[in-house]
Amino acid sequence: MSRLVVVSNRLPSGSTPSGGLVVALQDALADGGLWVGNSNKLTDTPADRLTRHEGGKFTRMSFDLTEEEQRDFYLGYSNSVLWPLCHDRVDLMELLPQYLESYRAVNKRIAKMIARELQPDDRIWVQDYHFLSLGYELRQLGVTQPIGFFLHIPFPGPNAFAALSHGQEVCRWIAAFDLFGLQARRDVSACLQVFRTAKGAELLLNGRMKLEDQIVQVASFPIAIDPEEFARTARNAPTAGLDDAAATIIGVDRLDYSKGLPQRFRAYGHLLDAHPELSGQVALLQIAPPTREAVKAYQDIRDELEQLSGHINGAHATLDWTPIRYIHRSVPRERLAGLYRGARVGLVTPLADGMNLVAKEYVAAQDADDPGVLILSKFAGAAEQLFNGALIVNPHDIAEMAEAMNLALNMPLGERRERYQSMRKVLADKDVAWWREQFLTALSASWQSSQPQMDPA
Ligand code: ADQ
Repeated sequence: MSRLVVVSNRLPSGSTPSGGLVVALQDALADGGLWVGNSNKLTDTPADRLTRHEGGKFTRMSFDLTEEEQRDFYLGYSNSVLWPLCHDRVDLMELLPQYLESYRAVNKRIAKMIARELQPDDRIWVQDYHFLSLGYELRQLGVTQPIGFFLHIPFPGPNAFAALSHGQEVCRWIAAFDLFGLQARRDVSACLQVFRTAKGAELLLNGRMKLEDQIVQVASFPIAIDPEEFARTARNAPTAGLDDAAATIIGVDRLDYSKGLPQRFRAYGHLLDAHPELSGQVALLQIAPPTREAVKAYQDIRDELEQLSGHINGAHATLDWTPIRYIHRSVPRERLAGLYRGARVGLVTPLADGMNLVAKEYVAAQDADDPGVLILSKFAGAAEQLFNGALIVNPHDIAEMAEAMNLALNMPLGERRERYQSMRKVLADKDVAWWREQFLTALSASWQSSQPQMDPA
């Protein structure tokens, strides 16, 4: 069995795995696999060797960034160019030349450090938008092993992509992988459309694309969870702390402008305006820990939400009822599972989202006998899989979202069970082991097909 080498921004800890990706990949890494990630330590000068860490079920090695690289590669190109680009917010892009230069240089340096560690029959699986050029840099160093990439966020359409003045270079990066995995079919279609605009690109059959002699397979692999494990966690979780007098609508997101939080708060305010009978009967619990606070767009969204929740609470609260509880902290997984299970409605309404695992976790956490209702944005990748069971909404339409909340709060038990069963089946059929195996099988296949064929004579 060949060794799996995973590269991601976050390096898992050596103790019990909790992050979704670690759970997803640990079986494939169990036979001496290697995981390379960011140490989250800033150094003065760029290092040329990875640091090995003890502990854990597989080998872990890290790279450091300098302060300048943290600013230009991480906060800059990754989170102020690629993140807004992929989430349909080109207006928030900061196209500074030093960002792109740093992105190229950091990926080149990491490629060199990884190439030194590689064994001949390794398979390399690169995770996410921080490392789009890593495959290209590894190929420049003569690495011939299979290299796959998985993008956790949406792929931009050709219009947004045209806002990158170096789009041709990005297409070259993509073509250097054997497999370019995306979350949803809509992303595959966007990627193929973008490729069509690249100079010299050829679209081959079945999602294969060719650019300057490099052939890459593009396909979708909707990321998933382990629903059994999450359901168990939810059943055993403490639910104390919920206000039993009011039906809870729960929202759980990183505080990010892609998650549609202001629209969600406005819709909830609209619900309270339109249905005064709900006063004291419903409560929105929004958990949203701040992230990337060094980026201005993230400070702005935080301010906007504080204002909005204050405004709605001010207009509707009574002495013994707070309409919105807005919590600015991260909540441990077990607690979160219990909160999902105790909530009548799960509100997942991003304006753009690769998949959204909160939607899947909310469903997995429900009590099969008395399940809650999922309200899901049509712009979450998860909508391609859960459209039968969730109430699908347009997060830009405030009145429609408010009505979906009212419908969910009043939905009869029979319909709730039916919807839940249909979603639970999708989660069971396409769980995280399925996701991993689909990707790794496709990676082997596309690498094999690009190898020079032996002449049978
Ligand atoms: P995220 O944007 O972080 O991930 P999401 O998939 O919703 O979005 O969440 C990932 C994990 O973080 C989930 O397990 C969730 O429970 C946890 N989480 C989110 N908010 C939390 C909170 N407030 N407190 C505690 N835990 C929280 C990116 C993409 C998504 C894609 C994932 C995985 O943006 O579209 O689904 O990667 O590929």
